Amino acid sequence: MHENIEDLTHLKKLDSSTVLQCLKSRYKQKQFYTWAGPTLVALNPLKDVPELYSKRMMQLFAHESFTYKTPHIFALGQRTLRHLQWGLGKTHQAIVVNGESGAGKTCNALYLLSFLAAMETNNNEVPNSNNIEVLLCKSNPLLEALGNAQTLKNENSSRFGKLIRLVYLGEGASTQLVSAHIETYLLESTRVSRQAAGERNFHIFYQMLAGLSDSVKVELDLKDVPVWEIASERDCNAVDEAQFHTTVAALEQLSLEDTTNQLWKLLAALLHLGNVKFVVSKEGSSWTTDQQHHVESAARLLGLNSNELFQMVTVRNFQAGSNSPAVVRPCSSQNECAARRDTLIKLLYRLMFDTVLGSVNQKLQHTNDNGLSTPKYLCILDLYGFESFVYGNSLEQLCINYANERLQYYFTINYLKEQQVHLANEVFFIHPTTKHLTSIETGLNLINLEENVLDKHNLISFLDGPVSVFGVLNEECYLNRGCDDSQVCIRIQSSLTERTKGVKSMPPSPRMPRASKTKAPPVEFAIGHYAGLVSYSTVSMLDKNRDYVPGEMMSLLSKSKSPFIKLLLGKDALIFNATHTMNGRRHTVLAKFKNSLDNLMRILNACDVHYVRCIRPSVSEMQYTLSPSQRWDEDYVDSQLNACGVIDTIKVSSFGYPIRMSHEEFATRYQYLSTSRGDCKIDAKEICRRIAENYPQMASEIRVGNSQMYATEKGIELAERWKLQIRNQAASIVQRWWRERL
Ligand code: AOV
Ligand code: MG
Repeated sequence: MHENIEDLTHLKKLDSSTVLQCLKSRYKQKQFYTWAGPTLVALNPLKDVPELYSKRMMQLFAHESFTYKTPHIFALGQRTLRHLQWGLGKTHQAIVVNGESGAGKTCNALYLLSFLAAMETNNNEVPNSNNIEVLLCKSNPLLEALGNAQTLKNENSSRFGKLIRLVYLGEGASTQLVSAHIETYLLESTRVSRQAAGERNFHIFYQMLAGLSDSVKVELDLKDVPVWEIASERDCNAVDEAQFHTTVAALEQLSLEDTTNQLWKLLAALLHLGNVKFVVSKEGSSWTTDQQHHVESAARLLGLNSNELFQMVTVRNFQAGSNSPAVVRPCSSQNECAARRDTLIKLLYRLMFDTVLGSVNQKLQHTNDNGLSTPKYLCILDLYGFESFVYGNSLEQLCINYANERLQYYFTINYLKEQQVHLANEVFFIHPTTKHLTSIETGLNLINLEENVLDKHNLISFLDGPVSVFGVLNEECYLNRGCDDSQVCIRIQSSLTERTKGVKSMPPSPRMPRASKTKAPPVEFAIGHYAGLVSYSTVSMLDKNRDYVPGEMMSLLSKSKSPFIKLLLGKDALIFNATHTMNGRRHTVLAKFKNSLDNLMRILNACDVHYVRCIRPSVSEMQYTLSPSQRWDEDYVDSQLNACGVIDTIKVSSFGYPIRMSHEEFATRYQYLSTSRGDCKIDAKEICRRIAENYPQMASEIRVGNSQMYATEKGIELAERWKLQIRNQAASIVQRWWRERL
């Protein structure tokens, strides 16, 4: 019989196999959430479990006595909100939801958001559709339609990272959500023009093809086209039509109805552009097309002249120096024309995504900021999960996996390492009656984090340091010396080999793929990430990293008669200049992405971070038809638990106390629990000791350290409850006293 407990830190044996058995037995019993100390482990049920997230469940978890006991995503939401309201730890709070692709991050982030929204709706006497919480929930299906897609790993894979920042004002129970902001990270825009086999474009294309009325389709020239190259109508599935209506409703509820028609026009134009192919003219000196009708439709929908549009896609402008006249030259190949067409498709989609997001953010802005109290943030981070495909991992996967690597390093340094160092140096007050003292030193020494930290640090610098994968890719973009895919690969391989020299602890990578027998020039390099070895292809990596938008493309678009295109560009004219040039050099995708992650780390640094570790129990495609036990792939779960540090978290957390505060803060907050209340001769540490003595039942929950106070979530919950009880008792005594005298 395996232990089936709600917190893995209470397991008698803290090793992988006991943890696995416990999680497995919970999974079979449909208990999908488990605490690992303060961290929540979320097993993906791989099927709908509406009863787990019902209104009744929300109400149960809104009730305080539930929060420290029952593991649930709502419990974590409630706990984080409490930290924010009570001012425990840092002012700002963050919940980081991670796990690999398809593990359940987005689902859990969404449940968190709906729980926090429901808590607000409870506070608001008259909820209305303009409340931030309502708008926030509405924005989700819209952003998913534009930024999610079906991949080989996940039918609804997020192709952009998302940080939702909820802004609260006020203290204690009167804390109120006043506004929100959604920050996104690197939308995978290459997907708009090309998708890997078995994957789809962004959902919105299929929703539109499945849901638009015939009359609108006629208006957009979408009728009777046998095939759309970038989003085949054949790939539409049963849910697309239903989701079309949800997306339209979301646009209306966010008062973006005006955008709706413009959106279809733009997306239809992209479909038409995607169908344009190029053939050499009879004279052989220029390009023409046998799909002129698609050029005409695209131009009409974008408010452009069709000749100018075709010219821009097939003819390049050169300028030797800033003062020399521009020289025009037809593209040298079909591929070059197609690449320019794809650049236009990606640019327009990205601008549209940013503009819609901008409008959503405007709606979510401060409505009733009274300017009196300082805003407090509760952030929810849902990044794309670790990805590794058998073939064709490219710049997108490099960015996704790099982001996960940075997050994992942050967790190791800021949670595991900090806890370990801190607790190892602390001296604890020994309770006189219970003599409670866990062997903290012994336990902490079990975990060897040094090597772990060094490996992770080395790997990140292999990726983004001065001599690194990013270094080579950026340099080749900046120098623009015409390196081909194989030369780039060789440079990356040799700089990685160079980097491993003199490194004390060899990181798990880089490992070179075995030389092929045919001796074809290499186009693959491999990196041993924390979650597994990934082989990356350098094919088109430079182009993707350069993400070059020709000046003539921007000039043509700026001549558009369409107000929507003007709107998209109006904002981008500034962004384009600011982000594309630095000392005369264009910022590459990798440089911008590293920058945005540096910013993200700064945001997290200002927050107390709570973690949800999502685990996918199996890679099987047929999950819905399998029973829970069939869905459990032991090795796969084990590798995820190890990769995201759950086992180390349990070891550290079983000795750790996640809530820390100074003796002064604890004494002020809980002076009601001390018998020496009001005695100013006693110092704060002594008050803390006396509280601990008064409440021996809290001995394992609240610890008096020499440098500060330590508490479990349960300890704080108990202390708050007792404080409230004593206050209420005091209030009723005073009331009785007055009543007797009146
Ligand atoms: P992800 O966000 O972690 O992947 P999702 O949250 O999209 O993964 O989950 C993948 C699929 O698993 C969902 O579409 C659901 O079918 C199922 N699922 C996940 N969590 C739950 C849950 N709590 N209850 C029911 N079904 C669930 V990616 O975005 O690919 O990294 O980039
Ligand atoms: Mg997701």
